[in-house]
Amino acid sequence: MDEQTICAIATAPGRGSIGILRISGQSLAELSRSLIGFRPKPRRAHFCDFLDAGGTALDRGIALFFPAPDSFTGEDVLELQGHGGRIVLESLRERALALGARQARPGEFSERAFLNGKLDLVQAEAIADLIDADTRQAARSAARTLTGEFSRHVHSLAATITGARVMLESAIDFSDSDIEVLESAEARQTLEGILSSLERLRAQSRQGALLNEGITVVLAGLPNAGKSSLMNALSGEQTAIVTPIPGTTRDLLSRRIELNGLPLQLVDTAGLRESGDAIEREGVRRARVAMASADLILLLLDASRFPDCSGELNPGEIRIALNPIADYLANEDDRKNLLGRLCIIRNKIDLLELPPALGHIRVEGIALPLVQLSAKTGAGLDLLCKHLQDFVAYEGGEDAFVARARHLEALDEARRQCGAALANLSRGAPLELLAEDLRLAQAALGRITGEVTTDDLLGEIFSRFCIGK
Ligand SMILES: Nc1nc2c(ncn2[C@@H]2O[C@H](COP(=O)(O)OP(=O)(O)OP(=O)(O)O)[C@@H](O)[C@H]2O)c(=O)[nH]1
Ligand SMILES: [Mg+2]
Repeated sequence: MDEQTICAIATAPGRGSIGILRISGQSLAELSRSLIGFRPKPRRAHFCDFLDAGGTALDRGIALFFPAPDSFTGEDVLELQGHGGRIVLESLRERALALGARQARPGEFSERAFLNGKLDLVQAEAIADLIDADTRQAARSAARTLTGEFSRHVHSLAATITGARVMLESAIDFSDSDIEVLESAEARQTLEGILSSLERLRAQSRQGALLNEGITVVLAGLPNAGKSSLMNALSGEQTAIVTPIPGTTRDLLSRRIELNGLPLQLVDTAGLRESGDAIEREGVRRARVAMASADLILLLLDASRFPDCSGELNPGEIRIALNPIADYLANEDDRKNLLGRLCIIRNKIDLLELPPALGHIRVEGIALPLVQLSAKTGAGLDLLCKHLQDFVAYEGGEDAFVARARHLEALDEARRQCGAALANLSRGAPLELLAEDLRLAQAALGRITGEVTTDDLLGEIFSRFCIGK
């Protein structure tokens, strides 16, 4: 580990009543004497002058000293709280540099805290997430992760897996008892318990990722259904071109919006139809790609195209709207996957004088959410917003964790390996195979908290922090 003293201005740039310079290093005794004229007492607020090389005051404020190992980084930490002017803070920083410190890289204080065992990786990431949180809900779940709740779940799962491994390894050593262990209901129960805990944690974590990054909502449907109009109505600006000509939109058009504190990435797409036009064909191809990766697809129907059906929506209409992706729907897995993320929007209700509504419609045996609205008059938009909010909150926001993509991948990997162990147990495979499955599951969990890491991963994580954190 780098042993050089680091320093950074920890408060946001610009004018402010208070500005903080943070310094961390193996020993700050000498530096303190030069910078404030004495060695501060641990964890005491000293009101003093901050001195330049000639002993003249650059500023006057509070000095706080946290000796190793009881500090944020686990090293000696000195914090100088002075006035929040750009020049005065800059002079103070230059003075610390002249005394042998170097400018900290983004996230370097947190990285040192991690390397010194003050935080695990999940907690360090939660700091960045808390600072970056756009919404109260995201901030709340980052704060929960920061207190170590997510880590405790991961550690306790890892400990259960260790227990199972010990049991297996001892059975391998005394191979006579192979049969007993293999057939013991206890082994199966343990594995099933681990698997269901992993699944619970995975469900809670998905929520965190949605809160943090926002969900991607794709507007899709036949040409002229009103996708671009709905995009404009939701984003509150004339983002997309709207015309009565079918096939107006070709490119994907993205807008990040916030709906009552909920971040959403809206994507408008080309109308789904077979076309002779090469540009439009490419647009439709892109629309399908966007649909495949969307968290939620709003499938728009033009209510006025089915004037006979003035009341109930006919599943036949939905089939027509889905026709252009019929080949996709022919695959069992794809169909399930798509229908699970679909919300039907019956647009242009003003033309039929239908009331706005939020309900369900059964398509292929699955109840799909249905919203009746008018992108033109705005009737029913509030119902759509409510549906979007419920969609994000469906797993209960309160016990959500801010998880990142890498946490989810690791949880999935652990789940896969535990599933493999269970399958191996069922078919009476050699115990060595089970032990290996569990070892891999445990390694996957270790990657979450940082017990198993690479320098590349650490660099990647900490470089996204702000300077001074
Ligand atoms: N009366 C009425 N007209 C609407 C409504 N929504 C959209 N329209 C009209 O329908 C036409 C097509 O709207 P767009 O928003 O361009 O439809 P689109 O689905 O984006 O169409 P493509 O980009 O061609 O696929 C325009 O003339 C809109 O003014 C609505 O709720 N009520
Ligand atoms: Mg359009």
